[in-house]
Amino acid sequence: MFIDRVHIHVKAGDGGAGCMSFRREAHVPKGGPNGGDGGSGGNVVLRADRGASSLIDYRFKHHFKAQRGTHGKGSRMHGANGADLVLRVPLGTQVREYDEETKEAGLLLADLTHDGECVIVAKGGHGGRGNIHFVTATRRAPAFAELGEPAEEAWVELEMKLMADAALVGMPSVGKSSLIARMSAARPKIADYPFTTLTPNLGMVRSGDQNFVVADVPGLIEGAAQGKGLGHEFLRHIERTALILHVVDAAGGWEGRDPVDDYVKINGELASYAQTLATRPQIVVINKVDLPDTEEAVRRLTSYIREQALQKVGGNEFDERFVEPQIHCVSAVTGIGMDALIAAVAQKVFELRSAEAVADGALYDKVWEHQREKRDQRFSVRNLGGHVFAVEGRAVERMVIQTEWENEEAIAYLQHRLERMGVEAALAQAGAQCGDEIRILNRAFAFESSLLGSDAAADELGVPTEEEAE
Ligand SMILES: Nc1nc2c(ncn2[C@@H]2O[C@H](COP(=O)(O)OP(=O)(O)OP(=O)(O)O)[C@@H](O)[C@H]2O)c(=O)[nH]1
Ligand SMILES: [Mg+2]
Repeated sequence: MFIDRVHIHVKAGDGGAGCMSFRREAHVPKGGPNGGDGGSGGNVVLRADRGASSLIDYRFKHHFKAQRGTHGKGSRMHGANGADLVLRVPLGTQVREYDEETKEAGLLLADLTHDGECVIVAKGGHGGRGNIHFVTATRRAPAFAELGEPAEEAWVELEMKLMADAALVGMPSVGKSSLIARMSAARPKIADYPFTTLTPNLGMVRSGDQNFVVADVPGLIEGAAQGKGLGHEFLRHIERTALILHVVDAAGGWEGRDPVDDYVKINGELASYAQTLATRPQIVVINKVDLPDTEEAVRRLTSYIREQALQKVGGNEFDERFVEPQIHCVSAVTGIGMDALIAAVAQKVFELRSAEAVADGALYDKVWEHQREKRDQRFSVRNLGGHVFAVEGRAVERMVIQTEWENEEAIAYLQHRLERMGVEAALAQAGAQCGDEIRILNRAFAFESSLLGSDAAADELGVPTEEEAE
């Protein structure tokens, strides 16, 4: 089928460290703090691009890294931000988390369906704050600064289902496969018996500087909406396409059918399968006009469609140019009318895409990001037995990594942050007592809680677990 799937490893840029520094000037003996902030690391961003047609670029290169932020300096000099790394992917790319060990895909991070739509797959670390930020009424000379936040890194799965802009729909043997072969480089099987095509074929069509994708769907028959002749299977393919190219055989084709009758039946099947298909934009393609004695059928079908359109607008004053659906008489064999058809489809696809872009904006990425952020804020508390508890969660772990562990002031600040996140309350609820050991990543410290009204064991802060074990 038309599924392209790759796995890539993305790493954003680490944040630069904040600076711990004090003003030193000849005439100012005890200057205040002046350490600048570290710069933020760049993000790794996936951006849907109409110009990209496959994920082939990611088959050969798997590792992508954005720039890191530089460190802050004295004299309030902030570090520079790292540049984002923007990777182009085709429209229709779905992005999922991926576990390299189990080879399983996880949470859907984004479904990039519009040109320019972006999602951040690895967020750059924030720059650490310089010591100028930690001045309080009681702490005039903060002797610590934050380290840079480590960047996110992850494996992600990119999957692209080639989305068709238009689908060729019609009875069997009306020439759908012949048409896609004429319009694109697709080479499906063509034969003069019904149901030659059993799975859809996709073709990329070029018209001027525009591209669009056409699907050749297996033929539908009366009763398809009830499942006859694999109807459901086939109709499902049409549901995601914005434009229907309704193909009718001018010669009556297979079983010598009547073209007007075919046209009505197919529309009936579409409508009874789903109401949305009944109102989907169509372009009618009357095929095989190279065959003799087709003029009469063309005339009848054309006037039938016009009359219907006239009824729909409820009057007889209408401009020929705006008649919907448009009708194109073509021959897939001789090529008559094909250029005009391709141009008309390209134009319509362009209009539909623009309308869609306006209708749902590019809010997607925000929604996806938000979901993941919420999850990152979550943490869990586990009792490892006795008086030992582990706290796990991405945001909590990042805070720990960001802390300069040799510096007591920095650790006190970390405790303050953990308290604000509700970690302290969760530990108390899980039964932690003052003095119990709390582990986060490879660090351990003694539980000390204002909630339990005790002042115990603050001295043991910051002893790495490995050392404890010895
Ligand atoms: N004379 C003529 N024959 C055509 C034209 N287009 C298709 N045919 C013939 O019609 C027959 C059916 O064509 P296909 O392209 O296989 O039709 P289809 O709609 O894909 O058929 P299914 O896949 O079975 O639904 C073949 O014998 C084609 O050569 C045309 O424009 N003129
Ligand atoms: Mg076919």
